[in-house]
Amino acid sequence: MAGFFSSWFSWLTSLLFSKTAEIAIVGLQASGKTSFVNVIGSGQWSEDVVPTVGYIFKTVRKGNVNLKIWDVAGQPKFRTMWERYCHGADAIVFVLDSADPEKFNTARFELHQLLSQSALSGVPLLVLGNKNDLEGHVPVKDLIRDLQLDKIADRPVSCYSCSMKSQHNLDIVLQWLAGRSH
Ligand SMILES: Nc1nc2c(ncn2[C@@H]2O[C@H](COP(=O)(O)OP(=O)(O)OP(=O)(O)O)[C@@H](O)[C@H]2O)c(=O)[nH]1
Ligand SMILES: [Mg+2]
Repeated sequence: MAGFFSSWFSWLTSLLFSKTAEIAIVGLQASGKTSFVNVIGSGQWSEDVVPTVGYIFKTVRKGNVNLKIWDVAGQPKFRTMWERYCHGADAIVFVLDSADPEKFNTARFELHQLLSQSALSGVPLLVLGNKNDLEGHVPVKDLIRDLQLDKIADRPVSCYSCSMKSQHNLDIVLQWLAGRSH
């Protein structure tokens, strides 16, 4: 009986003290956005992920934090939708394939275009240099230069190198996201 009350009590306190962060995930197609949501949500990694059409909404609970996640498609025809889902978010996560430098120019253009929208001013930005399990991936200091992250002055900006496949650095990423909750 005592066990029943203590588990009931911890369930109640987790409800009363839970916090929420609304997160918009954007980035070019095949950078690993849906893989990120799958890995942090269910721990499941797969090589075969269907390209997202439009967006996917998912809630992921980590400890006492509810992450409400908008995973928005990255193909060119969907990029005009990014702003809508970033509007009102507690953070924008921009996922980049750090092993595909040929796409960095396009990624930089799309990122800065998005951030130039005045409605998004001040929203914290997390850039993830994904796929660091692949040979030739570009390290964080070069990502900062190539994406001109040092020119972004109107919001907090962080950048991590990570891998959805090996789950490298995902603990730090989750801590960062939890820090945006309220
Ligand atoms: N090697 C490696 N492959 C990855 C990693 N993350 C994702 N991928 C692969 O990259 C491909 C695209 O991943 P998705 O998660 O669908 O990419 P996305 O950004 O959601 O793409 P869109 O929905 O089209 O915008 C898939 O084949 C994944 O298995 C990673 O960390 N390492
Ligand atoms: Mg996707």
